[in-house]
Amino acid sequence: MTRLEDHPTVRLHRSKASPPRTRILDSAELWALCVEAGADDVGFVSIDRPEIADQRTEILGYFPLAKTLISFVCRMNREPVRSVARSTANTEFHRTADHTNEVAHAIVRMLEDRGIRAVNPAMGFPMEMSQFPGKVWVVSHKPVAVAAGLGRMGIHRNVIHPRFGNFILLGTVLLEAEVTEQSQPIDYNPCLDCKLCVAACPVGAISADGSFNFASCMTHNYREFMSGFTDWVEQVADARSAADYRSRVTDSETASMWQSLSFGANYKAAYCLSVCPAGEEVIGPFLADRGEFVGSVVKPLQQKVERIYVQPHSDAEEHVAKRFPHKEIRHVGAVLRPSTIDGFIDNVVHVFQPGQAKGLRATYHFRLTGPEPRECTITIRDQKLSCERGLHGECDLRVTVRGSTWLRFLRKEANIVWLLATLQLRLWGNPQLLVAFGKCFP
Ligand code: B12
Ligand code: SF4
Repeated sequence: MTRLEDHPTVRLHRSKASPPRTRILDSAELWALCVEAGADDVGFVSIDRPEIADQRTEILGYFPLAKTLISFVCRMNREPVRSVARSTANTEFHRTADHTNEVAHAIVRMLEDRGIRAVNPAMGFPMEMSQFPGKVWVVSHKPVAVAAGLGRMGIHRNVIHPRFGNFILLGTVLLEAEVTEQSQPIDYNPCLDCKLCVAACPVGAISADGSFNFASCMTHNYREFMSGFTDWVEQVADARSAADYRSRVTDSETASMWQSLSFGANYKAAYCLSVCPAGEEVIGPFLADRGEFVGSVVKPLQQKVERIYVQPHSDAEEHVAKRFPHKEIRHVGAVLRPSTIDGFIDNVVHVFQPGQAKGLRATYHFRLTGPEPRECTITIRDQKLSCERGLHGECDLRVTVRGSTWLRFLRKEANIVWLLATLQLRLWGNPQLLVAFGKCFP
């Protein structure tokens, strides 16, 4: 195989319409080079494309020269991802994740050798943890891949490639050059609407209508990452003795945490990817015998006896108890504890538990005072939450509290009764609505 360094130079075009120093790369040749670097499919998207408008400023903040995004996919082997032994699936995730980063690295090296500046944000971890629990990732690979025609998002919110299905991981390279031809989105969605992902997810994170319960997925699947790891550290800190620690954390959980620290953090499920039959090269067995496919791929994961991590009184806890009574429910702490008021306003929608909001119809005005005063209107209706900055319309309950005090309350460091008694938190309207609000955020 030709080494990248030896590959013929990507042809440079100079457009009359472009400023003198804008380089324009031949897209067919750039595509071939990316494939040679190890990508299984590739597409190109201009930084000005409307599909990625919401991340344009942020991307330019990280790499101001960016003119084009190279989006590419790397295939995962299917059977390991489907395995009931999740150590097998995790080996495949980690191996393909490393490969994806290596492909991005090789593309950047090849471009750099030709005097073209480019950067390769990580496919996943590491991320910008100083911004945790805010948006820690540099580029959202999924919308870029969709714009680049590499697939569409299924109802499980993963990109499904028309041929390889959802057995792919995504990478993006940002470069300073333009390309002769951009890619366009595919005009159909490979998602079959079979809802096997809905049936397989142990915590019910995927709804049949395509809504996604971020908190449920994050609490279970990411038990040994970020907030789950933080929760474990707090268990260690709170334990009064070895025996007390063992009453909080089982030996197998401690060993699992050690394994994650030593060999790469392990996902607890990802069953939505495992069971998805979509994609030309994947769909055969499903079409041949749907019953056999469900029996051999979906059922073993559903029937697996395993520990499931949930927050107490969450939608996930209800789901496990109802749908998977043979799985062991394990209560753990919150996934996203806001550390700033802006973080509270931005993330409240992601931690909302629709199932706990049945029958609740209320508009809340929050006046958060202090050095960084903020106001927001939160409306909960038909088990949906919307949050807008500023105070809008009439409210059913107005909450006035210092921002730092509200954060302490959310972090369970301050008692609501004490805050009300000492007038640190003032309510206008029915106080029961605050209780109902609290239930939506276990
Ligand atoms: C954040 C994240 C997560 C979150 C949210 C998942 C999600 N649906 O976006 C969690 C931790 C739950 C997660 C889980 C998984 N992830 Co993930 N994840 C990412 C990450 C870093 C960004 C995703 C993103 O672009 N979100 C924004 C928009 C575009 O996505 P969305 O679906 O509309 O948004 C949802 C959430 O992101 C969340 N959200 C949106 N904005 C914000 C902002 C903040 C601050 C927060 C907290 C949340 C949040 O709310 C939305 C739905 O409720 C990417 C890597 C990357 N740098 O792009 C990988 C990525 C999306 N994950 C991936 C994978 C494989 C998984 C898992 C299968 C993990 C695993 N191996 O077990 C599961 C699948 C869960 C699922 N069904 O989606 C792959 C998907 C590959 C594909 N074929 O599409 C990616 C692209 C990594 C990669 N390079 O390949 N992931
Ligand atoms: S499992 Fe079925 S419903 Fe879920 S994403 Fe795949 S094709 Fe769509």
